[in-house]
Amino acid sequence: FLPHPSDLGVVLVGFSGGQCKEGVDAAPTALVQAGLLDQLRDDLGYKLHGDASVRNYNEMKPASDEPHRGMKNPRAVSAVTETLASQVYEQARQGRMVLTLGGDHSIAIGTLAGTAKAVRERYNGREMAVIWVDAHADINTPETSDSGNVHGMPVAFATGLATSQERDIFGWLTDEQKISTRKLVYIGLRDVDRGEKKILRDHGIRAFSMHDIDRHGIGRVVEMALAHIGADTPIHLSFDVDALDPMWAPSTGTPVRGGLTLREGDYIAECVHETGQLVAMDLVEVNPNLEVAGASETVRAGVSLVRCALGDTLL
Ligand code: 6HN
Ligand code: MN
Ligand code: MN
Ligand code: MN
Repeated sequence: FLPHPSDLGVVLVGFSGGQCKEGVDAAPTALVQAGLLDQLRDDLGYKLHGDASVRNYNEMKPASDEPHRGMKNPRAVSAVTETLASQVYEQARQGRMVLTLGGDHSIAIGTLAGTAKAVRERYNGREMAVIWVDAHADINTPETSDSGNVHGMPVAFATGLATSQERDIFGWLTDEQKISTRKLVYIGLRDVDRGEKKILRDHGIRAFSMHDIDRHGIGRVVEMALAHIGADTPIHLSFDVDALDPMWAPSTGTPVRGGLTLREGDYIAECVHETGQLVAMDLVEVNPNLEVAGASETVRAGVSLVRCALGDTLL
């Protein structure tokens, strides 16, 4: 049922086209240079597969890429995520846990598609669960989005709440690559757009905001989130570093104050690991070019989150 515990597929995504700030494409290199992959191999004992070097996905530029339904760079993001979907699928299909280092959060359209399909095939049609840790809900449709940035829309496409007829603009997504809103749970929300709130309400999507964390504490919130998913369900953890308070992760494109402490973020990751159900993790939105003074701090936070999710223990 579970992935081979020691085999890890690594996908390094140098891509920034889901939003407007340069530099988020430099994150995988920064994370690797900070020793993340060495640590996973040497300290945690993983056998690494997949990308040895960072691929520059910003080069996948279609000849023309006019906005479509308000989306910026729609064809570029679509082409990148379609490629990613098959890269992640290739790793997950072989029973490997998959770690994807972004890049902005639009890349999750591809990573979720890849794992959702592999999970259905490997586990008799079972639907995987998604834990989305973020200050934002990233569930805008092209029509509800004010910014037109696709990194604010990945969950809408992944769940089929947003669809497209154009093959080269996310029309490639098939049903077997999609996820269910019933198996989606958010932690850390504090900047949710008005249209997104309506979507969350209308579809009864389980979401734990910072308010819930203040009220119940992180321990109880994680317990409730995992209870919603249920035992025996493969989990894809999509972790946006901006879920952390800017005190711990200042170098990110859309920081929002009042976020998780580094320990709360690590705790979520540790608990997901403890379930034994983790099949894939994304770490996104680290932007080492912003807040140069805070870049190493943010990278360090990212390294810590991944280590915790992949089984680093305190004692
Ligand atoms: N992220 N809700 C805003 C938008 O533009 O749609 C912000 C999205 C942020 C996305 O941080 O991954
Ligand atoms: Mn975010
Ligand atoms: Mn907003
Ligand atoms: Mn996000």
